[in-house]
Amino acid sequence: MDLLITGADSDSMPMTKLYRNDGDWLFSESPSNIINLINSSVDCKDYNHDGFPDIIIEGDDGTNRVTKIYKNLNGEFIDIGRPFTNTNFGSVKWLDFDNDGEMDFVQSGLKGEPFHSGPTCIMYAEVTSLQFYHNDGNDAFSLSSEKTHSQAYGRSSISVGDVDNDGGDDVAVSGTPGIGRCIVGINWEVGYIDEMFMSSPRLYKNQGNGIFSDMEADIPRCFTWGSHDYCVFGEFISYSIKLGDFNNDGLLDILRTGNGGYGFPSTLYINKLPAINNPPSIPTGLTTEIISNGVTLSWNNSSDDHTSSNNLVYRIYLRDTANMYQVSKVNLDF
Ligand SMILES: [Ca+2]
Ligand SMILES: [Ca+2]
Ligand SMILES: [Ca+2]
Ligand SMILES: [Ca+2]
Repeated sequence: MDLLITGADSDSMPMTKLYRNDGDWLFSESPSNIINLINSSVDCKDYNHDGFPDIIIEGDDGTNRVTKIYKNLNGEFIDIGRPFTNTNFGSVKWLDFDNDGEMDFVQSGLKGEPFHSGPTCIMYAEVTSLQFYHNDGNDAFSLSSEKTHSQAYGRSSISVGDVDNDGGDDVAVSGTPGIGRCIVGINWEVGYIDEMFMSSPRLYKNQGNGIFSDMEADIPRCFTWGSHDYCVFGEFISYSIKLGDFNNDGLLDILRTGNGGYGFPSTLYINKLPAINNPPSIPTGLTTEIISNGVTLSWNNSSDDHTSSNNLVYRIYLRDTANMYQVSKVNLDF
C-alpha cells in the first residue's frame, strides 16, 4: 500500500506528494504530475476497473479552487480533464450511490468567495456546496444532485456508509454550514449562543436514484464534558467525521472531532435506529434432475438486504410421495 498526502507543506505552500511503499516499513517519494494543493482532500478508488486506484482531489493551488480526477495508467496519473465544480476547504469521497458497480463521488467545500450583505455585516455567508456526481462511464461524470446554503458544509469532512442498513451508502458530513444571513454585533464571549452558528453533523440518506435526503437525525449539538455543558458552534472548523460501528451492534455510529472555539472536542454519537433485517427473497427456477438413485436440485440464488447472495444458507426438506412426512433436512451453505 502506497501513500498520497496533500495540504500545506512546511512553508505553508500547496503540496501533494506520492510515496511508494518499498517494504520493510520504508517509503520513498515518487514524482508525479498530480497538482499541488492546499486546503485539500483526496480519495482513491479504482473507478474504471483496471486494477489501478484512481484519484479524486480538491483544494486550491494558492490562487484558484481545483477539483480533478486523475486516472492511474499503470502508475502514471493522467488528468481526465473533465469539468467539475471547483471546491476547497472540503472533502471528496468515492462511493457507488446507485449500486450500478461504477464509482460515483461526493464532494463538499467552498465553491465561491464569501459575501457581505452590508457595511455593518461582520459575519458573512460562505458559499458552501455538497455535490453528488454520477459516473456515466468512459471517464464521464455528471452532476446528479446538490445541496447548498445551510444544507451544505464548508471547512468540512465527509464519511460514507450505510447508516440505515438499506443497502445504499449514505453520507455523513460535518463542518461549517453555509450561513445565509448577516450577523451584526456578535458577542464572542463564552456563553454566546446563536442558532445560526450551531453546527451538528448531518446525515443524508441515499434514496437510490442519485438523490440524497436529509435524515434529520437527532444529533445533539450540546454535550457534557466534566462538570460543564458545551454546545457545538459553527465557527468550529477542520472537523473530521467517521462512520463506524463503535459498539458492534450492526449499526454505523458517528465519531466527530475537530478544532473549536471551546477546545478540541471529540464526540461519539451512537446510532439508535431500529435494526431492520428483512427475510431473503424466495428462490426461483427450482429444477430437479434424477440420476440413477440420486437427484440434483438447482435454483437461482436469492437476494437479501444484508447478506450477499453468495453467503445465504439454504435448508432443504425431503418428503415422501404422500407428502406427509419429513424424511430429512439438510442445511446447504454455498
Ligand atoms: Ca483505475
Ligand atoms: Ca454508480
Ligand atoms: Ca442507506
Ligand atoms: Ca453501532
